[in-house]
Amino acid sequence: MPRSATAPVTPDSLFAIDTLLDEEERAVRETVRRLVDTVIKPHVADWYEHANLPVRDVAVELGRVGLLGMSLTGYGCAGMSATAYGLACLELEAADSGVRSLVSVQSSLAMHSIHAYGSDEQRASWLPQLAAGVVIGCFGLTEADAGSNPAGMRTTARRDGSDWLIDGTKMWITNGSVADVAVVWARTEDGIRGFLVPTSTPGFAASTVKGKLSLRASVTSELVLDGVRLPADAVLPGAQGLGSALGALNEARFGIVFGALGAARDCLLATLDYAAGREQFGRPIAGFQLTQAKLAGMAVRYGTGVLLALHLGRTKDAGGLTPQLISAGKLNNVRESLAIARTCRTVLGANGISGEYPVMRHANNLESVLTYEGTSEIHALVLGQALTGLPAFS
Ligand code: TGC
Ligand code: FAD
Repeated sequence: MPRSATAPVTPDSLFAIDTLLDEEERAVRETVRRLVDTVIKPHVADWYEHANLPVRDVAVELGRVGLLGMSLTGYGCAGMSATAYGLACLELEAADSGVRSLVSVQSSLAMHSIHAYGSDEQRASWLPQLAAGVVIGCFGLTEADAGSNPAGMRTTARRDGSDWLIDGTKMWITNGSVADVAVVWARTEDGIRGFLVPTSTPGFAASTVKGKLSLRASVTSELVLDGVRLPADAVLPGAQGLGSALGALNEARFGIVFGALGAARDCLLATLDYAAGREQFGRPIAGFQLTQAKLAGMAVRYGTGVLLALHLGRTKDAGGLTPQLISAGKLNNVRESLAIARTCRTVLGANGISGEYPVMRHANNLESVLTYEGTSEIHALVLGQALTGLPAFS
């Protein structure tokens, strides 16, 4: 008998999570859960296996229910709370980190940069189409030799008359080869600036990174900008210095604090079901004390992660969220989610490595999530600096 028919407690009900959500937040969660169950989950294992996420089709579905740029206001965006956005990320990542990544990059990196740093004209011409999912955006900060240290970027933008000329390459860029517009960060005479680059501009090329063993249901690309000529108004006027790029990262990292727990929850639920049905030595493996210790430990890790995420959400909605608290959330929740996925894998035994179950896929994805948007080491150093006053980055 499946565990869900008899068990009185789920990882969420154990922590009475529903009592912490208002009606609107529960409604958002249900809407995203329904969308994920009908449009994404039935296909995602196949997308992952064949590394072929249909970005445009999925983006239109997400846009249709208002999930793109959902915490931004105006320009066709839903204007929901940060907490609601976080809960949406959690439900999306319960399907696959790659789908949450699509939403993070479109919403928190591309759209947020345009919303926060763009001119009125830039906002009006890009945001409504990005919100609808008919236009895809990407965010080019990382380079092959400048990952954790984006200040070391080599991409340059220099003036040529009133135009800008951009040269350089960006690496590991989510959605890069399907994007219509790239937010590209480049070094100028006046420091690092952000530019809106229509990907149809001559000199722009993008190729998809092959052979990934993680985030396979996500398009990851290299961008090449070879003498890309842009008009004067391609620069984001409000984006001055690396701090602006890092400001956008705050938004995406916040979504990951929630999102990673979705992958953990999906692993945990699959594992509870499996452990109830799988018998060895004449009894369900769920009845062994060692298995129960694992399940209890994982439920506690998951529940405390959700409580931390909700605290960050409430703090952000109240206007008080600091980058340090985001680092604490990302460090803890991704690390714990990865630990949960790996432990779930052990409970499933050999079946744990099979694509018939979601566990190994989530575990593999979480390896990327641990690295992107600031590695766990970088977030530890952010916290170390906050606690000691001593920067230890270099
Ligand atoms: P540092 O000198 O400390 O700071 C430079 C300027 O930035 C300001 N700042 C921030 N502003 C807003 N939010 C933050 N979190 C900020 N952190 C720093 C800072 O005040 C300063 O401003 P100003 O006015 O004084 O100039 O910079 P640093 O070069 O020493 O670097 C600090 C460090 C290492 C923490 C930073 O470089 C960093 O976070 N590195 C990690 C890079 C990273 O996370 N890359 C992510 C790329 S995008 C991605 O991965 C997408 S994955 C797809 C998906 O999301 O799903
Ligand atoms: P490195 O910076 O080379 O780090 C390697 C190791 O050294 C890590 O363990 C790191 O923690 C450690 N290290 C580095 N510096 C220090 C230090 N000072 N002290 C201690 N340890 C240190 N980037 C974008 O701009 N846009 C995207 O859309 C995007 N999407 C991505 C999608 C995927 C699937 C992946 C995997 C990455 C993506 N990235 C993107 C890039 C991502 O942000 C970088 O991979 C990340 O910032 C780390 O950079 P790196 O890979 O160059 O590693």
